[in-house]
Amino acid sequence: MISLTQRPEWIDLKAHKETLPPLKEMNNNFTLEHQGIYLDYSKNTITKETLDKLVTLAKACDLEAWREKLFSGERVNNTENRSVLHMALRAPKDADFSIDGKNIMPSIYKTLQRMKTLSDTIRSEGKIKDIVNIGIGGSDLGPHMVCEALKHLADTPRIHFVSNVDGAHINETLKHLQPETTIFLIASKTFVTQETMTNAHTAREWFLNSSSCTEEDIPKHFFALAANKDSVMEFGIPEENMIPFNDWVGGRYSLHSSIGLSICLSIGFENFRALLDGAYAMDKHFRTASLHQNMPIILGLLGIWYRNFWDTNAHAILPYAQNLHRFPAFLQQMDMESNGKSVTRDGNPIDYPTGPIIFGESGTNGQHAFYQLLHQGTSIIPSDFILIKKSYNGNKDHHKKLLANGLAQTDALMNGKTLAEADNAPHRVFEGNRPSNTIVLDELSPFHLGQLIALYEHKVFVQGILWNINSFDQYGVQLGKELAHNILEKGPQTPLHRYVLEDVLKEL
Ligand code: G6Q
Repeated sequence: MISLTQRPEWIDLKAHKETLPPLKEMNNNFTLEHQGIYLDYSKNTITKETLDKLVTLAKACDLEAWREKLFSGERVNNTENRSVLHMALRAPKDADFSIDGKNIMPSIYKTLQRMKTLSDTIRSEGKIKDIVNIGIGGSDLGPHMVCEALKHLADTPRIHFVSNVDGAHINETLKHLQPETTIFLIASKTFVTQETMTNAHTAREWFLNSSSCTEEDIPKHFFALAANKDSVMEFGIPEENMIPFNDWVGGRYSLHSSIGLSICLSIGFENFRALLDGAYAMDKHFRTASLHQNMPIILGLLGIWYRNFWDTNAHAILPYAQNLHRFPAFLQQMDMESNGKSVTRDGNPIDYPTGPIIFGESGTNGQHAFYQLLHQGTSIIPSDFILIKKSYNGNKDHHKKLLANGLAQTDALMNGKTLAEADNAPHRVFEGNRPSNTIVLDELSPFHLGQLIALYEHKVFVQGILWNINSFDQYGVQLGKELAHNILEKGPQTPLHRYVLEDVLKEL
């Protein structure tokens, strides 16, 4: 197979880049809209011709065929020999999703029904005041981000997330809770993850140490969102309290599965369904819209454009919504774990950059922190600004200021300020020509949040296809886990290990 950088379409794009005027001279007007999500990508160093050339590259890389393979349940996660079908989780009941000829929709709807019944019951009875989701990585970041994003729709019970193996996380959380009014969701696909199982055992101990709760109460207070039945039973959670997690759902793509139970409990099943519907709307758009009109494809190609043709190595995610403050962290995992790879799908070394560093913070907080570097630093960092048209907190004055700030930043990044405009003070010069996308949601509703999540999921997929990598495995997280296990089993092995561990080993 011809290497990506040897493709004529790639070589053509490299030459084309040299012919482009600076961004601030471009006067672009590129927009796309789909069911209340709007993308303005005018502030990019591209022309119509650049877009045509990027689309031609995507076609040469068989993007459309790969998209079909993904949706049709082929085992596109080749290193783990798995299908990747999180899109089925949000599809209508009569959708056509199957694996090896077996329709998977009935089992998805059975699980959804269980999630509905359980969350409706707990919410309507009102006896449970607190829910603690214990999970990490994909079993934490997605549901945590959504519960924060939609907390303006939340009522009781309160939702807490415990992920870190640092005992402070669970201890600080439990400090304020009563065992009789608390439910624990042990969220772990494998049900062997060290951090999650350590926290789950601590929670169990805390529960049983209370004067009012015994082993017999466990079924009313502990639920497993998991794929591994044996480990769930061994932990002491009965089978009927296990909500399944299928092996064709990757951790970082799992918030629409049983891992979303905390979301149902926080904002109600109907809102969770609307989140699924929004993601489904974006799935349909991604699968059917032409490449030029396709939001995830355009975002993916712009990412390739900067990473590979402009040598950028980071990408900022800047949501102008306080409730989206976990969104950059969520995308960080989705993108960096998926596309932080350096071999091709068939195991050959890669000679071009792949996934960038993803980072971000909600606006306007980030403006008073790291935007200095975005504006005047020596690296160009393409940014995505996410704006919400309608205030979700009712405070119009705040909202007007919030939006004005977001818009102003995109203008400042692009237009900059010349030396003359800066009264000949070099430290006041803004070079400008710094690209950004502006994504606008009509409102911060479950539906539009669902669209936004799926938009980025598919963007990541598009980039993985062009880079010819498997975006669905994560072997890069294994080595550290193995070495930590070794230290725990065999004791300290270097002077630094001994220095760091001496006190804790004495105390144990
Ligand atoms: C995500 C990864 C990873 C995973 C966690 C938790 O795609 O696979 O972040 O979600 O390691 O794994 P468990 O759910 O198995 O505990």
